[in-house]
Amino acid sequence: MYETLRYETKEQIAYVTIDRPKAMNALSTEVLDELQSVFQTIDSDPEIRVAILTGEGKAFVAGADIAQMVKMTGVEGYETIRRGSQIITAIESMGKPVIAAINGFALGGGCELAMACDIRIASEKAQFGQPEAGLGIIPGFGGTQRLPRLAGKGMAKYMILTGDYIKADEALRIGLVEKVVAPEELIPTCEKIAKKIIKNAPIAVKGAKAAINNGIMLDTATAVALESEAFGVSFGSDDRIEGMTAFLEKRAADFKNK
Ligand code: CO8
Repeated sequence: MYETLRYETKEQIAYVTIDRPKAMNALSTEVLDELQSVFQTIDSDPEIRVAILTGEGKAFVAGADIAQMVKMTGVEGYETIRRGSQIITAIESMGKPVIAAINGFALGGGCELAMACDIRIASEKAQFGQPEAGLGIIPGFGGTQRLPRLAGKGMAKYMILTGDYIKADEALRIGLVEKVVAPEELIPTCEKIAKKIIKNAPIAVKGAKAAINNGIMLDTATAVALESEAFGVSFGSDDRIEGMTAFLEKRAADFKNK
């Protein structure tokens, strides 16, 4: 069904693998279209609670497709960046968590795609970088915005202005990833995290993700007011009664997403 991706589902987890290893999984316009389509499917499928996004071979994603970009006019590049940014932002703001399983190179648009995911787990083999300035462009899939929010302004400038690649342990130190694991532990670690999320109430997971995403750049008072609204939605749910009752009855909660 997809040309550039593999997609499967198992036990409420969706697995998306970008599968263009000969081009280091570069984000061609076809890959972007298929990412849009697969994440729309995931968002609207009530059976799926969490997605795991990874890459085939030695790259997670080595950036936008340079062979395609070199042929674009300025206007085509502008349209492609607008569309790609919308697709990546839609992944960030969808109602279910996305875990990036970063198996290898996450460069340029690949690092930007990982940063739009909710949780980033890196293999010891992963490397991260924003090498766009060496190609005569600046990051365009959110790198100048999401990298300073995750790793701080100084580190973002260091990475973007020098184009230096950093290894997984350094990415962990600067807050660009949440965990570093051996390559064979990458998917099992992401699955363990996914299963913990799946045990929690879907409405609470969705509301907390939205409150964090929407509030992070607001002033504290406005952001906390936004949190109160999201809290109110979760408190009005049947699942809140179930979660609290299950605790008091010393049993596992059976959430219905109601
Ligand atoms: N685009 C297209 N092809 C790529 C890309 C890419 N980003 N990365 C690798 N490839 C291709 C290579 O050209 C090569 O093809 P071939 O076998 O036909 O020669 C094949 O993948 C294997 O690559 P290498 O031989 O280079 O493999 P190495 O193991 O030696 O190196 C690297 C791996 C380090 C990942 C290296 O390939 C590399 O540096 N890649 C480019 C990284 C880069 O600069 N990325 C940033 C791209 S710009 C960007 O992402 C901006 C986002 C905004 C998009 C704007 C849209 C308009």
